[in-house]
Amino acid sequence: MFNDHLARGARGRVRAAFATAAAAGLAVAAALTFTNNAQAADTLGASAAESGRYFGAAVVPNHLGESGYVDTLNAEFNSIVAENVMKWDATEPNRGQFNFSGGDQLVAHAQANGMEVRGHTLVWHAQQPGWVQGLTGDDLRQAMLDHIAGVAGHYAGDISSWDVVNEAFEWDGSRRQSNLQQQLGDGWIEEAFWAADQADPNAKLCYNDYGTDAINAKSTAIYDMVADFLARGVPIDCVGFQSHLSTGADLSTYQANLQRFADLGVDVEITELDVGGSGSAQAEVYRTVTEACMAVDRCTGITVWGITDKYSWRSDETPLLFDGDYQKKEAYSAVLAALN
Ligand code: 9MR
Repeated sequence: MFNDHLARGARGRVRAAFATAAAAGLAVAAALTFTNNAQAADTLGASAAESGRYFGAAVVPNHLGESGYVDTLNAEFNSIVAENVMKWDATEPNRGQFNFSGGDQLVAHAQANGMEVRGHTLVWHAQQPGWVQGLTGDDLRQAMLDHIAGVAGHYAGDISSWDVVNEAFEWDGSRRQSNLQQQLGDGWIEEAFWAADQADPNAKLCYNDYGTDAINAKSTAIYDMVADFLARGVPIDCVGFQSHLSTGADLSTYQANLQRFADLGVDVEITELDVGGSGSAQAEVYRTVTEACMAVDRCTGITVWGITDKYSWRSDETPLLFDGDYQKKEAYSAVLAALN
């Protein structure tokens, strides 16, 4: 079992590396330019690709018809994650009836433009369709397993890494008292990972959460879970650090926290980065996070939670790298410099 896990994880990493290389013809050219002319690449994706990393954005299919949106996405990013359309409520609105239209559109766009796709998210206490919320016991367990098989199975081969389970811990390190936890007991998280492994043996399988931006009670509980999974051969390959931040965030242990997970033997990914604020204070937080990822070998990439401030879930905090007119902000320059 443990060997299977290692082989699978290794396959996933090789596959991701190929995808990155194949994806980034431009990046390869940029890297050569870098070597020959001592010039850094001048987009986020190409710059990240120089060190074998991705730089991604959360995307909403409905905005792809807007030229500023799609042009910025295609020019700057080499990875996509669905902000909402691969979640349970979107993909299985009625039991056993799947709707992949939004997710398929994103996968097609990514593949046509040489981008990787992260999967977000198979099991979460939020954005469950109504029919799931009333289920109990083994009925809920079966619904969860069928959902994972349906969605991860549909996208098998297309996804670089899946957020198999999202946000299952509280700040104090205890398990969140969701319907999943209450109905299924502690084992539900590893059951979800086993089901995802079966449905898509090549995707890397991640646990994803917020508030894990430091060595704290929550990140330590997740660390202990990952160590336990690895010791028992439960298939986990990566941990996602959402990193919804603000200026003034204490990032003094941010890199050390990533590193301790990497040292356990999993990849780490910055999965939902955004920083409330503006100007150089905002840029400095972005710089610190990007430099931390670059300093940790197993930090495989960064995803920002949107492209433009105007469509952000926290739009009033202007947390992203491009303003409402798709102009690059100071934070953009800080990230680009840190990647290079
Ligand atoms: O950005 C997403 C927003 O459009 C949705 O309304 C919201 C629904 O809960 O989810 C947001 O994305 C969340 C992500 O899926 C998980 N981590 C926190 C993100 C921000 O709330």
